[in-house]
Amino acid sequence: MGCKLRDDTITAICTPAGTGAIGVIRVSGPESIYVVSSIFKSRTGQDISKKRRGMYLGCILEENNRVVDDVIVLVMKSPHSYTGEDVVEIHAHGNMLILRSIIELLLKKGVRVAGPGEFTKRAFLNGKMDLTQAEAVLDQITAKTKKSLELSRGILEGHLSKKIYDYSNSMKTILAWVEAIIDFPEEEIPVELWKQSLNQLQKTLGDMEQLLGTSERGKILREGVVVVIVGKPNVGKSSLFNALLQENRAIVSPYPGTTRDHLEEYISLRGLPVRLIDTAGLRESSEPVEKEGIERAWKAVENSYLILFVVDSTNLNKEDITLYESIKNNVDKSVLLVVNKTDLNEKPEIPQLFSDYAKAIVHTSAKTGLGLEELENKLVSILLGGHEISEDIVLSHEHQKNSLLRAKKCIENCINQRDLSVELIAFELREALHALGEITGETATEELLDIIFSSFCIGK
Ligand SMILES: Nc1nc2c(ncn2[C@@H]2O[C@H](COP(=O)(O)OP(=O)(O)O)[C@@H](O)[C@H]2O)c(=O)[nH]1
Ligand SMILES: [Mg+2]
Repeated sequence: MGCKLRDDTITAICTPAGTGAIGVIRVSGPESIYVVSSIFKSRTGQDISKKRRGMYLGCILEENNRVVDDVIVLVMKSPHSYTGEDVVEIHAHGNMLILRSIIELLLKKGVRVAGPGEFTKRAFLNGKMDLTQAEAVLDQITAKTKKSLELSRGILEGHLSKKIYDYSNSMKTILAWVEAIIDFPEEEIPVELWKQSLNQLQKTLGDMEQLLGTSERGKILREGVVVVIVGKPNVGKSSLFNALLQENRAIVSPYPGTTRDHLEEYISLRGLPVRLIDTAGLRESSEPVEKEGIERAWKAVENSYLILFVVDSTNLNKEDITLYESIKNNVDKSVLLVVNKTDLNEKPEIPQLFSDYAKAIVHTSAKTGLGLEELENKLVSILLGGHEISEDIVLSHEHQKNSLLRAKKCIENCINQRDLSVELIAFELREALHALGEITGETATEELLDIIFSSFCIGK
């Protein structure tokens, strides 16, 4: 592995900024127990640096013996801790002033503030988890829906690594005999054995392709997607936003131009995390606040994954068409046409332009709830490209997909080469193993690890 483990002692506040009943500070590294023992006075007078792992009640003291806070201290000895190092957790009251005072005391004792994800990085470097699991820790913290949580839980339990190790192991077996032949060049390549190996490689290739096929869904489940609701004023955008959210978040009014700024909320659409944005109605306006709102709406359109274009079935006219054309000509996004207010007018005439370009057309009434289920179904189907999320394991990180694609290419090279060069087979297999090792972390470079762990929050 291309990454060194630093052996200094680090600390960070692990609970979110703000107030709470409890705030937790974590200290990890060889000096952690000693350092905490020097600022902690246990209620029973025990010296934690002389104790085994355990939980101790007491207080944190400043140099002048003034009490900073009453705390509970958890002492965990290496290797039985999250990072695999000696770890102390200080559970204080959840006030940032208290927590920062404790951190300052620790810094004065020579402890360093942890970088983003540094505790988890240490856990990985100390062999407490592999890279897929370390990344699943982050996904667990940031998951927006139960489905995303369920999938990252499986990866945390090692299900993705098991698959990757299965691929590697089958290749290692082949590599072992190929290398044996290289060592004894007078031997011919045993054709029967190579045939068996080819079958094995074909099978691995098929499994890899299946896993790669989940990466688009995995990405959506992990990161979520932005769906923006647009249309001219008064068509029922805010009403649809509220209906999909199942709460009265946006102001709905019969007066056009009510929504000035855009509103956004996360919703779970059959387990998919969707950031839904309600925008100001798009029209020509000279009123400065509305104008700003309209500019923001256009930005939201540009940053979206999918557009819900809403029209009013009782009032579908040239204005909608002009607006639709400008979206179609300016941005390359999937569009779902929502024909709203169908409680007032069941079957409006839909201009050809819409049916040519939209991925789907759904008739709704935000007022009665009619068609909303169909709208959700269509949305999910477009987002998942017509697939279901039936797998327990999905690839959700871009770098995992890239490494797997490289491994796949190497296996294809192996299978397709004609002159049965053992050197070439060995070379491709080693390359494939290296690429797979980047997923589990065995061959990940310092640079890749830095990129991965820098996306973590401080304290994790
Ligand atoms: N009858 C009926 N009225 C609706 C429907 N959706 C919205 N409205 C009404 O249309 C008006 C404009 O709705 P609003 O959601 O504020 O539209 P927006 O400007 O596009 O956000 C309000 O008076 C809503 O009560 C619907 O499906 N049926
Ligand atoms: Mg509105």
